[in-house]
Amino acid sequence: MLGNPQAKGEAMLHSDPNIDGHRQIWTAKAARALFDQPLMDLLFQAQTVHRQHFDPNRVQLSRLLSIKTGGCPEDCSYCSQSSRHDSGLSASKLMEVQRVLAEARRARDAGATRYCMGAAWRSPKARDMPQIVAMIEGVKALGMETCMTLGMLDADQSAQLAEAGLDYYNHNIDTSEAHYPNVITTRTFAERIDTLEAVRQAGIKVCSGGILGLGEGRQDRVDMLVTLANLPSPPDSVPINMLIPVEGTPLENAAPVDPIEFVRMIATARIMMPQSHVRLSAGRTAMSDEMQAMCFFAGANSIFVGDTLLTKDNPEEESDMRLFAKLGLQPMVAHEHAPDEARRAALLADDPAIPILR
Ligand code: SAM
Ligand code: DTB
Ligand code: SF4
Repeated sequence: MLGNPQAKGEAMLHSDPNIDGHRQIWTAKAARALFDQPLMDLLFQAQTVHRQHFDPNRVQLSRLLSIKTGGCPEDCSYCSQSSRHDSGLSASKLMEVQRVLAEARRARDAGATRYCMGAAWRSPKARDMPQIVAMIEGVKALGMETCMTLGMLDADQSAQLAEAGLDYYNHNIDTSEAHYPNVITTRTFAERIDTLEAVRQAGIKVCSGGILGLGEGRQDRVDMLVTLANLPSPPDSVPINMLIPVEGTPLENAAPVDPIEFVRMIATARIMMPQSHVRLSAGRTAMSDEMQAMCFFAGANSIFVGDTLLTKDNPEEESDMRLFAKLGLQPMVAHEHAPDEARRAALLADDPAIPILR
């Protein structure tokens, strides 16, 4: 098996829904075998799959804004915004629409193509919906894609957001089903899956991933990817966060994640969900340039830009621009967001870097 790229190429072709018309249902065993393989084999396979679907030198840029910060009734043990932990964060009310739009305009002028708005809620209340709808309509009118993360949604709420024109909804499964109760007790793993299904049924694109560094083991990481890849359709975006330890939360002293293990996670996500945007999400301030470069090589093709995530730091824009220049990476432009069949065919036909696929 070692060093037999032909065999690997065939295995990949077989698992590619675009090539043979079948959708691979992942078993935990097959996914674990991918994750466990020698790093060079895993990276080669991930980069090869990446090149079948995306331009490897383009990265999608999203900008985050916390539209309602803190005071959240949920007990997510990593989160600065839970009212169950004392992280020193003061709670605020839902932001006014005009303020959100002013921030969004600034982000657009700085090059962001997707605007993600997050609220520290268990789920949105009926009274909040008109303001949320106005935010979606306003951001879309600025020419950006919209994303929201507001907690759990039912079918009616999802339909309202779809009607307003929402492009993406972020709702993470966070970890494996087995490890989940060690991290969150106020909402179940099954409820998370129900929200993802309501969002999908409403025709909104799903953004769902998780966090590394919650005290989980490698099998939990693999199982999380299996759940995501086997959803009725894999999420369009898969954020992989590295825990930002927050003082005052139960995970403030959690052991840091090994950088190579994190890179393995990105590579395995790329192979299992070849058409998804895999986002190198929270935790980049603690990552070296070299680690981020390995994540991009492993198939990450999306990041959050701007110096704040929701409540915690993200790299300064200048340092990201320097990193992009060093790596020869370019921001993805809006029309490149969806994997493009014509481009993919051209890559398969012409790119000397992927000869095994011809
Ligand atoms: N309240 C909404 C919800 O949880 O559905 C949306 C906001 S929530 C902050 C979005 C996601 O951010 C979480 O699901 C988690 O994966 C990630 N996140 C939150 N705090 C984090 C931290 N300290 N480090 C890394 N990721 C974090
Ligand atoms: C996601 O997976 N990561 C983003 C976004 N979805 C909403 C949030 C990261 C939050 C990091 C901690 C903070 O800023 O409070
Ligand atoms: Fe609330 Fe979301 Fe934080 Fe959980 S992750 S405590 S639901 S804001």
